[in-house]
Amino acid sequence: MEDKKKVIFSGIQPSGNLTLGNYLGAIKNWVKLQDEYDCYFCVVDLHAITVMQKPADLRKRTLEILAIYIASGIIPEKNTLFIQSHVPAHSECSWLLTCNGYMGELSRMTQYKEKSKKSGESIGAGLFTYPLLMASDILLYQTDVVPVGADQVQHLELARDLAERFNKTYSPTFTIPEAYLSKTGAKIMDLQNPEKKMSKSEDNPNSYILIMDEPDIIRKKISRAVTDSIGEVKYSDEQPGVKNLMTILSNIKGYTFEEIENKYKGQGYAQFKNDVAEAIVEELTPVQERVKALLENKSELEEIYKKGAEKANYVANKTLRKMQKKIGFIPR
Ligand code: ATP
Ligand code: LTN
Repeated sequence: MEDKKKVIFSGIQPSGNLTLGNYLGAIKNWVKLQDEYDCYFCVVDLHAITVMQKPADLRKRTLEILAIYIASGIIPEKNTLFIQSHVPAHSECSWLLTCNGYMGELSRMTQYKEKSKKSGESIGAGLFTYPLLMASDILLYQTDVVPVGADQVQHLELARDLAERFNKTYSPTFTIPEAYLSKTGAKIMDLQNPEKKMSKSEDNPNSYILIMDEPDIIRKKISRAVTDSIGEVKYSDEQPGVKNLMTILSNIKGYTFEEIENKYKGQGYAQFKNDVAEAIVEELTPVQERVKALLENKSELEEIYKKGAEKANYVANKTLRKMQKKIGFIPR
């Protein structure tokens, strides 16, 4: 008998336009994983509303992210692509886990602590319970592996704790998921402040490249990217700006850092920056064209997310029913 493939779940929030960081750090890695795993890739709109979203923007971005997944090489027939709010089990499971979670463990979450510092008393309750919704996403599909960035590891640990607690309190129900921190997946830094990660929620547009940025905008942003006065293309912690541009070039073109250093020896930054910009343009242009085509013909997208939701609903409901039964709810 053929071995059952391990399950992967991951998602991106439609809380801003996707950046080159999301593309190189997350989506491009998913593309590589799709043959080996049974993958669920979700647009987590329920997560996005932990912060106020303009309804029209939320609608537009949710579809655009789905189109970006597909345009980047995630094959709809091979994976389950869906929109989180189309699977009500996520919200229902989240309540059941809320009643199994502790205030203490949620208050220790770094992301919550940081965000609550800024908002004080009026911080949304959803930002506090957010990790329980994320745990639901993961546990409903009996997920084995969760590809995430380092910032999400704490949330994943919590999902594991909740799964173990539920399994112990009732009886084995959930697979215990593991984080998958890609070794090759790049962490892309902010172009204006390369000590910080490139983020879609940054205010200054020169800080990030968007997946959908026009070629000339990409060129302009790279030419304005902060470097240093050393003037040598070198992979060094003392030159975080140059290091970041080298990471981008290496990730797209597959060059080693040594190859890049040798290529630009004694040349300053102009040609190097120019080549980085062209590499990004070359990488993103075909993705952008496919995204635009997909968004022009919404019926194809609609078919994909409806089919995805059908499969996701089936799998998620199976786990949810088990939870409800074990908790003591009357079966419907
Ligand atoms: P925000 O910056 O608005 O908090 P984000 O850009 O980090 O959000 P998420 O939806 O939280 O986006 O993350 C989606 C995925 O993209 C995660 O797996 C995350 O690790 C990855 N990711 C986001 N930014 C980067 C980056 N600069 N470099 C590498 N990976 C990134
Ligand atoms: N919290 C994640 C997004 C996210 C997610 C998930 C990632 C929501 N649910 C489940 C992996 C698995 C973030 O902010 N990057």
